[in-house]
Amino acid sequence: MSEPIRVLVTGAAGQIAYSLLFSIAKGDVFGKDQPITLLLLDITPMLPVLEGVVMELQDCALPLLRDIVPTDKEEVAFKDLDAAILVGSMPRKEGMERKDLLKANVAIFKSQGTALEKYAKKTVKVLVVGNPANTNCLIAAKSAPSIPKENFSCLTRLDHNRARSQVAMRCGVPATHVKNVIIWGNHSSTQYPDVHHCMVNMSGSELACFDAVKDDAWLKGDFIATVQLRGAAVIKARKLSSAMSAAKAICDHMRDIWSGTSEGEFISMGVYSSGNSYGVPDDLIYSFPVQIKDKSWKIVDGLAINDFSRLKMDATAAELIEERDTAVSFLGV
Ligand SMILES: NC(=O)c1ccc[n+]([C@@H]2O[C@H](COP(=O)([O-])OP(=O)(O)OC[C@H]3O[C@@H](n4cnc5c(N)ncnc54)[C@H](O)[C@@H]3O)[C@@H](O)[C@H]2O)c1
Ligand SMILES: *[C@@H]1O[C@H](CO)[C@@H](O)[C@H](O)[C@H]1NC(C)=O
Ligand SMILES: *[C@@H]1O[C@H](CO)[C@@H](O)[C@H](O)[C@H]1NC(C)=O
Ligand SMILES: CC(=O)N[C@H]1CO[C@H](CO)[C@@H](O)[C@@H]1O
Repeated sequence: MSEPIRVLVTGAAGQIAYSLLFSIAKGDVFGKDQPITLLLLDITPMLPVLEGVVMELQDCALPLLRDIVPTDKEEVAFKDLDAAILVGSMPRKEGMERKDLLKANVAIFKSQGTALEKYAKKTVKVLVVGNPANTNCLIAAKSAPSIPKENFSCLTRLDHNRARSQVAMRCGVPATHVKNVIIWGNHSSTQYPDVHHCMVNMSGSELACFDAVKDDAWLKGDFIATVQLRGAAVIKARKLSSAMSAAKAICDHMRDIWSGTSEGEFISMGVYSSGNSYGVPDDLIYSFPVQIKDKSWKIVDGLAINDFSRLKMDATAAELIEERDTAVSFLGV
């Protein structure tokens, strides 16, 4: 067995972490023979709750989990990290203005980016989940200049999985028979779930999604809206935001970074746009179709983009530009 890797989860006393930590600790993400040291960061008032989470992890009696370090100190949490899953962020409170919320999150992700720069391994893989995930990820990356920007990504895999499942249910096949959906842009209601390159394995052959579903109006209308508004629908029903499905998506995302994507398949994640792909402006964290090999991702090139898609891809980019510019103006403050 190899040396334990050091994995940080922030927001570790929260509801996503509660669904996530068991899967990580039992080997679903980094491999069945990869021992793990878990670093768990939350804010000081949550330390008593975190202590309960630690007790439960101990009580799972898992063979791969070598050490658990609960803390409210960044210098402890970010030390020598191999992977960082940044879930904790400032939630919107009653009456809080968008701008103030963004400012609070810029402060958190600037501080955590600086801690990555100071204490983590330069090869650390950073996944940002806490909202606004794309912009928080950009701020963290900018605050850790000696870590390659390629090592930062944000979660749109939940949206990707939602899109995949909607198509699968419509076609009456398991979700694993649907591949290559794409989520473009921001993790918000302007995201664009695109099925123009999606394939469905139905009755033994691979069909283009439009041929499998045979309902263009649904694919161009209700399907898109359902995926875009799914987070809000879950909140309305559960009175809490998605946690089980978010945790599953985090596992899928990080496992693919660690072990690669399957041949001929691509997945969606928010990555740094250098301005060379699909006319998306540079210096944004934007969700693209990517393939991963040897722990490096590449944006899938050369997919045809029609006018319908173009408009939607540009709208979500415009939203991110505006948010980035406001966020960056807070960086010096
Ligand atoms: N990208 C996605 O697909 C996606 C999906 C679902 C949820 N989210 C986001 O994930 C975040 C967490 O969701 P949740 O349901 O677990 O929330 P939660 O409120 O249950 O837990 C968040 C935890 O983060 C902690 N926290 C706050 N500031 C922190 C800081 N500076 N350092 C460390 N910990 C801190 C809180 O104390 C809390 O324990 C939210 O921002 C949510 O919007 C993103
Ligand atoms: C981008 O998405 C995040 C996450 O849903 C959201 O908080 C943010 O407001 C969106 N950005 C803009 C400018 O709407
Ligand atoms: C399609 O699914 C069937 C099982 O239903 C499987 O045997 C076959 O290999 C799959 N084909 C492709 C191209 O994935
Ligand atoms: C996921 C990713 O892009 N990882 C890269 C992180 O940075 C190292 C260099 O420090 C690269 O080798 C990895 O490919």
